[in-house]
Amino acid sequence: PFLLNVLENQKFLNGVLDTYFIDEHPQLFKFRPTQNRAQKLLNYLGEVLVNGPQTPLATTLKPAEVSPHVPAIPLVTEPPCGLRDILVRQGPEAFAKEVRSRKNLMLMDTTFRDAHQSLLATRVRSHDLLKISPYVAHKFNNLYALENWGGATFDVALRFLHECPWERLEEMRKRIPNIPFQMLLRGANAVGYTSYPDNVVYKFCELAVQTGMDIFRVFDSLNYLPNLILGMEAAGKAGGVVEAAISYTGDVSDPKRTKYDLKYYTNLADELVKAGTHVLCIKDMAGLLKPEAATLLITAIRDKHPDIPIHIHTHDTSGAGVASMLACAQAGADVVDVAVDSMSGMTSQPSMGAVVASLQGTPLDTGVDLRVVSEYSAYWEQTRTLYAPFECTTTMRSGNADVYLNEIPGGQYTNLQFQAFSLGLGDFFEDVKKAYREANLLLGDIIKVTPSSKVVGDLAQFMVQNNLTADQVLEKAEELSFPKSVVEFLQGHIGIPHGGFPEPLRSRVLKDMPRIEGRPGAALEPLDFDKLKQDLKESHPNITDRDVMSSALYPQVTNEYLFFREKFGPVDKLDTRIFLTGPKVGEEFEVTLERGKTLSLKAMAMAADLKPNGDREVFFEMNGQLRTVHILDKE
Ligand code: 3PY
Ligand code: ZN
Repeated sequence: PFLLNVLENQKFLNGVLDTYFIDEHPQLFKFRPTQNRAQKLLNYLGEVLVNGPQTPLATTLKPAEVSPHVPAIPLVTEPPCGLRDILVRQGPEAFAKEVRSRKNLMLMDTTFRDAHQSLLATRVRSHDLLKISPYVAHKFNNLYALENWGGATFDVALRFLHECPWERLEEMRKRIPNIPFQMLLRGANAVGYTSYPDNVVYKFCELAVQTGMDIFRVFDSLNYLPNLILGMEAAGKAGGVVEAAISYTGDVSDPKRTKYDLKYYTNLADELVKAGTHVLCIKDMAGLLKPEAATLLITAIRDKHPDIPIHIHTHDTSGAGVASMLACAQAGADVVDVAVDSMSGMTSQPSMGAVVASLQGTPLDTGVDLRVVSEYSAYWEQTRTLYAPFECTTTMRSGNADVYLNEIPGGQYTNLQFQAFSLGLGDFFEDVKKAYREANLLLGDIIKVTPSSKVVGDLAQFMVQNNLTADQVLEKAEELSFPKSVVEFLQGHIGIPHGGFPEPLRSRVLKDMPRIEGRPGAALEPLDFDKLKQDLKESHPNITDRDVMSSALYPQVTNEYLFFREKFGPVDKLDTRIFLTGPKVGEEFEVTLERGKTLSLKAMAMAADLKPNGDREVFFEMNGQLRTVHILDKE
């Protein structure tokens, strides 16, 4: 290890070998005990058994004791050709042309990203995604894309699942070479909640493409064009397909809703096409696009831009999702988002099976086999039960058309409901939903999606908790201490909303606080990646460029992830129930570390008495041999 440490030191590599070298670099002599992966996993399992779950469970529900059935695939080595072959061979323009030329409706499956972000708090682990990936490659080769990365998955993977999002992407790519992968990029916010320096966004996209990403759905939470264009340029320069997204709010079928009317959307579409997007997306993050509005909107855009592929995203919160997606298809959309049946509905995407069946035998026939959908759905139905502690259905039993009144995005809807539920305050959720509507109007009726939706949500909760009406907020704005997100929004930290900032609220809240003019990222110094890497190496000698990128986006979360991984090893290899709540005493199970390297494990017993130092011994059998781990009992 000494040699390795020294050989990684830039100064040493540059040939500087003065006598102070060792004195100045004490970290070269700090050796971590080298434990193998298996031993680290035993430490993890011991930790879970002694001190409870190492990822917070949202409810008292337990993961089911099932081993989801993975349906068989043909025993050929290569999955059939998919759209990715055209993309790889001929590039993004040819890809877009091919998509536009198809006469049927194409589907994007969101099961790997938005569906579980909306229904299961983004907790689905790589382990369960990778198991079904070969099946997806073989049976869903005619998808437009598989949405499998970005949005909240990056943060949640590191923070709660203790796994590397880059590794997830790379491993999915190995198993699914034929279907384009799509990610959700929050424009200048990348996969975070705040503005980053431009070079961070550019480098992020580069690394994403290198790791296997194809299509970047780029949005901005205020539809702020300079932010959108920055994200589009970063994705395009990296070699990705640029799918610029217009976030949809209001109701274009209601002549009284004038702020976001047809003209607003068609103008924005013109700008995005002019900026060179390969595909145009309507991102209906709250599920507000009713069938009639869908017909109006898609017809208007299709008329102006006959050659651009149009891709629609929605959430099924009200229950009208399938009807709206059919209306979009009829009006000329090329692709719609669906989630597999057992992961669809409510705040998730509309049902894949329902859309497939509805179009069967029509000119828009998706060409997807309903029996295949059903087999895939069965896998997810079982797998979903492993995530019972994170189920939104703990609080949500049905769709709710009140979303047309409050306009809360799908992911946030379940989040807020959950929060209200855990606070146990009677009508709290009903009150928050009403306040959300008022808060939005108070802020000037803004587009609401990550991170602007958090601004509205925080203000709504603030109003409910302090028992304030919208009028009172405005009246007392100078004295109130508003949530940080609200103040920062008014300062211009996430961009400029359509129609400008709300006055007199803004002036009253900010008084003489600084304001950002224009695109927030433009004012940020570029991040020095070399320096960040050197700094990180002090504590994490084996750091990779991917870890450095993760750290650029989430410094604290990544640091904790790296320490966790060093201590507990590849916990992503454990089955989900074992990962979440640990094995039962006496239970035998297997862990595959890599192909051909499988551990047979059995949790034998836990010592009844503590050691004098507070440790509790936990006994395992590993490949037939007794192993003991010492875990500090934190109780
Ligand atoms: C995200 O930003 O994660 C979203 O899903 C927005 O809709
Ligand atoms: Zn969504």
